Amino acid sequence: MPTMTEKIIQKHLTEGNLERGKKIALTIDQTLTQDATGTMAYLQLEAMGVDQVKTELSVSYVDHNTLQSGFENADDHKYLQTVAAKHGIYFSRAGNGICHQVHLERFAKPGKTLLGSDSHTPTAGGIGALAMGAGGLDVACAMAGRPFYLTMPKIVKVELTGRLNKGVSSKDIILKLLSTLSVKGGVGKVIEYCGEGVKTLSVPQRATITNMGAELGATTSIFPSDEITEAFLRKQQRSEDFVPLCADDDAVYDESYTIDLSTLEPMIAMPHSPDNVVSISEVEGKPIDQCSIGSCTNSSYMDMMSVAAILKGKVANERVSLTISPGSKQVLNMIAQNGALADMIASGARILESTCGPCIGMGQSPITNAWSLRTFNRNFYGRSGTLSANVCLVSPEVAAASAVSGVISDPRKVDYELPQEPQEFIIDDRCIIKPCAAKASEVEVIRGPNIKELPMNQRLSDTIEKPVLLKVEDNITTDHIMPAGAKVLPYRSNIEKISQFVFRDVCADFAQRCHDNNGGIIVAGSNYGQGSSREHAALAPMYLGIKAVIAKSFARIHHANLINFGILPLQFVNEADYDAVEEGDVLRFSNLSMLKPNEPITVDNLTKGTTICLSHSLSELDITTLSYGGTLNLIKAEQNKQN
Ligand code: MIC
Ligand code: SF4
Repeated sequence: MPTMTEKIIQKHLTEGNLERGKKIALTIDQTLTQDATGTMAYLQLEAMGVDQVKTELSVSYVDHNTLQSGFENADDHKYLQTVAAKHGIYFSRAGNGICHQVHLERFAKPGKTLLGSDSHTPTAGGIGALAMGAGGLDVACAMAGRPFYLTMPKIVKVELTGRLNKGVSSKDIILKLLSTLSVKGGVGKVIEYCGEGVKTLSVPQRATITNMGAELGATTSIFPSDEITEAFLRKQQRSEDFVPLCADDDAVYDESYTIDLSTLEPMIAMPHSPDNVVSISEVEGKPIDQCSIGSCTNSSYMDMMSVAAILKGKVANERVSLTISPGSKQVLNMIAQNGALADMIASGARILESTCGPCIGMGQSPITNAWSLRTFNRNFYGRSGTLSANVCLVSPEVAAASAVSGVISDPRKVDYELPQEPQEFIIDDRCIIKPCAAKASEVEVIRGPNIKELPMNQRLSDTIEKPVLLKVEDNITTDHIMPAGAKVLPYRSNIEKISQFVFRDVCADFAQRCHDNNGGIIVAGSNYGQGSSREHAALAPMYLGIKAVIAKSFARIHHANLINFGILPLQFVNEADYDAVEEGDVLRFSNLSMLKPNEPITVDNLTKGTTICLSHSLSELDITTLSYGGTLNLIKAEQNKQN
């Protein structure tokens, strides 16, 4: 009676059992990294002294930091290419496509575990893989053959019935779910899709849904592997990778929901959260300034074909800047060959390279006070690079229809020809460099001057006495903590430099405060650290001397990243204590060497003369890791013992 998740976990389990909420460890079959998190991950792999990766497959993608306005990003790419060749890792060159789109096309396999240093790794759940995002250090550990630790998630069933109407897309399915469950609704859970409606969705449509499961905070999301999956793999010339996967009929779930696809309408997530969803009819007619189509959520061949069909013979409205980034070289090649790209170009669309681009603020920041419609997955405050912009998330059909009219538009009212599924995909893997074990020893790893040494934390002291340097509200994202964008991303391999940007748009003098107080404590509301997997949101605060984060609750990946870098993640037991604590209060943590799993701790607020009760969800291993000042210190200590 197992679910799909339980079947895959059972096969990969190295510690623990399927009891919900308990720690488990899994073997990882495949890993992926991208260039914004990859440099750190490979520096960590090198620090572990690993020669060749131990996974079945590891791929390093270049897709985020592709704007080369200085030498930094190009140097990182060279490092990534050479370090991949040295350690047995496939290397997908800049221009070959967005990691999740290319991985879905060329590598992801049903029934396998995939760990990626990017929060949208669950995209591969669309093909039936158990695909999870993690910090770069966890991915480096997986490449080194170490298991991946996580909390056994609850399993949620989402039954899809009916069929989508023309103009309604799989993006609207996940936006609907986000409106029901919120950005916290998936924390600690895997979302499994089933039902007759699943059969009406192609693998890339399924992948749009599992991709944005990350916005629910879910550990991952997964679809069955069925005849649709088999056909997709066959068209990708990967028939041998097909294995069937579905939940047993009597599988038991922790929660369940039903969505009737035939009743859905186009939806839109309003600023500044992916769960701030309304139906398009509520905002139809609002003038817009920008439409950006692409990202790992919506850049598949069929997405591009729908966009081209809507744009055909028309021109983008004069007030709208329209950008299109096809998700991969495969997609770009196909639309170039069948003429769809010509329709896009004729419409005045600005065709961008097959990368993340505007999604991560790598260019195309909209005008002041803009209304920008994007087919992406995140519209967090400031992420576009224009703080005053109003970014909304929509389907490709809504974006294309609105680009033409210049106002938010319902694609159901537009006359366009529905595209046909391709008979086959163009297969050309020449931009993916295969590692050659025989030549690995001859490879010289090239490091540019911006690639600095990894900073290490110190061991945890028994007593910490530090001020609260910042108090923030609920749902703080990693974009708040460690902003991205074209100006900051080039410093992803230079922690000293990037740490100056921590909390830039929330508290401009945060780095200075840390410096003046020789570090301190952060206090936060619920779901702290939601969003990306970027470990820089833990590593850079660690570098600034942050010792602990006390929150109402944490997002999964960020919680793990804090532990990896030796920052204590603690939780308020009483809401009133969150309300009472203020910036500047000095807190004293005592007896930290006595920290035990499941045992609450007390902390003295020396300024207020009060005592605060805190809980945590740290395992024995987490506590040991923290005591060493992080995972790398612990691994090094283990290695020293063995030698
Ligand atoms: C994102 O969408 O926020 C990113 C950029 O892809 C991140 C990774 C990063 O910050 O490098 C993610 O989703 O994990
Ligand atoms: Fe790239 Fe955007 Fe996808 Fe992150 S969400 S991987 S930045 S396309």
